[in-house]
Amino acid sequence: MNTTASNDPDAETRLTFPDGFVWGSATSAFQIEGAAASDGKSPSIWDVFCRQEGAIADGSNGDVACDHYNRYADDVALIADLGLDAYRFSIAWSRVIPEGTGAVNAAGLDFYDRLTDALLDANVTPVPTLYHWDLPQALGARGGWLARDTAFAFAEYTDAVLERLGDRIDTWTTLNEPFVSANHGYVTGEHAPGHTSVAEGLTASHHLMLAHGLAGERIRSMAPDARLAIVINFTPLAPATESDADRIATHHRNNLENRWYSDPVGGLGYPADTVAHLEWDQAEVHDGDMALIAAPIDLLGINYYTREMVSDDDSYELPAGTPVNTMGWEIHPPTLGSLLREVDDRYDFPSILITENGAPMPDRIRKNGRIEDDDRLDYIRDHLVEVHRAIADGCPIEGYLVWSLFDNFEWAWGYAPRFGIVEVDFETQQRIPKKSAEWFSRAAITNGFTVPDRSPQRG
Ligand code: IFM
Repeated sequence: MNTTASNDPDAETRLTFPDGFVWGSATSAFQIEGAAASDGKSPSIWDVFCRQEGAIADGSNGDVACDHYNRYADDVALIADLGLDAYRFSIAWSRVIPEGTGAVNAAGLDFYDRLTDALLDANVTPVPTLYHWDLPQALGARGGWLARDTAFAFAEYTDAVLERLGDRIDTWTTLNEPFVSANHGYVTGEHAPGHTSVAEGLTASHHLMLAHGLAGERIRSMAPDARLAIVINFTPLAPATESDADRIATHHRNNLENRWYSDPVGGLGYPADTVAHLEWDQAEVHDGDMALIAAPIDLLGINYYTREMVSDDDSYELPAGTPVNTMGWEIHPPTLGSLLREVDDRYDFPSILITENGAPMPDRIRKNGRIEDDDRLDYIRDHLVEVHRAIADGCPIEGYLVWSLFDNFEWAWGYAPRFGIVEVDFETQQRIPKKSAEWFSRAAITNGFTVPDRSPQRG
């Protein structure tokens, strides 16, 4: 796979990825579409949450965002110009079934129909996610993910989407990061709907997983040739000290954040000792639920950004000088490599796709009208080095999707964090590829890149 390295200190090694390795980018509906009330779309819980005083750092919302709803054709042309193989986007449930259940809004589906066809015409594989956090407010008002019925409503919505797009999609992704939906939405309150209850978080987590299981059943029956996937975020954790308290805290947080979703999908159930530790009586778990959730998937989507150190009393602070992004998350590429090997060893899913990886950076240096984001370029390249190593170690990794194609609405942080490989000027809606986009494009087109021989150590 590699050319041979030399002893020359300036020598470079070329990393070539396996034939067919998928290079792509990812976004989500609420973060880029805008058109919050167009063509019959109803408000989602995020439209409502953004209106709450103090919920979003800069007081912004998703009303316009990147105006992708109106600019999708140019955006697809840009993706194609970059030479990317795949584009991951999410579908807004509130465009498709504005009341959450019942009448299907054909005009809402038309948008995803046009987007899918534009991508296919441009030779870019569409990778849709059915749920990336924007629950219709009509369902929010009926209990949101605290209501078991919401999982059945999700299956009904899945039917409607599959009915329209099922003939053209190879891989269906059900949920994006159910941990974040349950935890940030129901436990910490930083995301919609802004609740703060551990008990509610557990209830929501199970209903989300049930929704995945029910939707998976619909996908299998309506599109038997398509692949079924779920996207889970992993933040590997280590104890800040060797104390028992820190080690125990790390163990339960790891179960709750990293294994709570992948273990049930992998047939291992919710981590039993943390269920006991939290005194969760599992009243929400009905007969048959866990089998539905454990129905085999074809592909696991992994989102990875950072690792964390855990101290029992939350006192740990990153040492001064630790490399971080503009949201304060540590930059540590080797952890992606160890995570990939660990997930593969633990679950043996048939295939893995990196569905998100990227970084918000200061984006201060501009030359010839373009942002020179060497820090983001290094971040992406160093993580891809880890992906390459994991593949060499036998992990079945089929591709890497960078988060994100565009600067966009970063949830409670608003528009300040800039994750895009393509800059968006939110005044003019002009899109300008950054230096990292040009690098990533070249890597995609040539299926690899060069690295200095002194590349980072293994994790
Ligand atoms: O922007 C989010 C995305 O919606 C889900 N994964 C993490 C990203 C960065 O925070």
